[in-house]
Amino acid sequence: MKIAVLTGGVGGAKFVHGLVMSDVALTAIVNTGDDFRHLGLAISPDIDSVLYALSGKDNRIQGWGRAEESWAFMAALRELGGPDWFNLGDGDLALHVVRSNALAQGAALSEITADFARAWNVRATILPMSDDPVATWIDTIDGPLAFQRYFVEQHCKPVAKAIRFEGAQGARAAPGVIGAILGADAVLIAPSNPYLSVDPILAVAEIRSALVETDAPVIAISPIVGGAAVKGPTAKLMGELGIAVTNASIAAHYEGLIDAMLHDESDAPPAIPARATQTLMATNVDRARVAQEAIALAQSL
Ligand code: FO1
Repeated sequence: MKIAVLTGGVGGAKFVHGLVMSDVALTAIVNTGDDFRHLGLAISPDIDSVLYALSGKDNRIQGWGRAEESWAFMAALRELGGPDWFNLGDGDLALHVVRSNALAQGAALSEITADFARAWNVRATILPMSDDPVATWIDTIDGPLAFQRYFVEQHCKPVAKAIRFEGAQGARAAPGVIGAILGADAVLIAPSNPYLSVDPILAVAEIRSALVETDAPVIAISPIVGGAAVKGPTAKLMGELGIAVTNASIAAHYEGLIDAMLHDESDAPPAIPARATQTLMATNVDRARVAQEAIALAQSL
């Protein structure tokens, strides 16, 4: 079975790992709106979260970055008074250095990502949504904040008024993205933050059109559990944007794009075809189960 999954953030990476365990031919189309330049380095957190999850390197205690990481670089940087609001582990740093160097030599982000996946024997195709730069900005009541400043430095505390995706309008889908969506047996939207992690992908016009056009069922996995979000600012943001924290709201957000929703059994279903399961993904068994439930829902349509 050929599956294309739209994903961003750490929850999305866990779900993508579940799909790989389900033994499908998988293409992950990853948000790059979180990407930024820091200390001169090109950082792609959502791509790296998928790479780490699929190569068994993900740090499950911290929730981001690599397992068994060392932090000599950050200690040395602090001694010099360098900016330490964004933590770069030593192993993680290698990825950013190699990526930045390859970009400077003219390679595309999609090519570099494929090289990393090959180096780590990843059993899925990982594609950035676009090779063109797209940057998520949060307009807060205190002014505009670039995504990582909002998310990591400010811990999502500033009240959000609007979210925008700089560069998305002219961005082309990366090579392989449209073919993966049109050629899939099912297209899944991971339980990522719809507003921060999935919307940047949908802001690339070609990708949104491909979701409308594809003959495959399109299924969203809701990020809501028990009327809240598992992790991160989804519920807080929804409140600030005046949106009720319900599956109906998520379904309305994806209206015209999705055919069905997999949601947590503790929440009311939306008014579209739906299936309920426990969507919390604490263990590998959970990851695989949520993936299998999403595939079963796709096959039932
Ligand atoms: N998240 C944090 O909360 N604090 C960090 O210092 C941090 C560093 C970091 C470094 C590399 C990387 O790939 C991710 C990192 N993250 C960090 C997570 C990441 O910024 C966010 O979880 C995603 O952008 C949200 O999708």
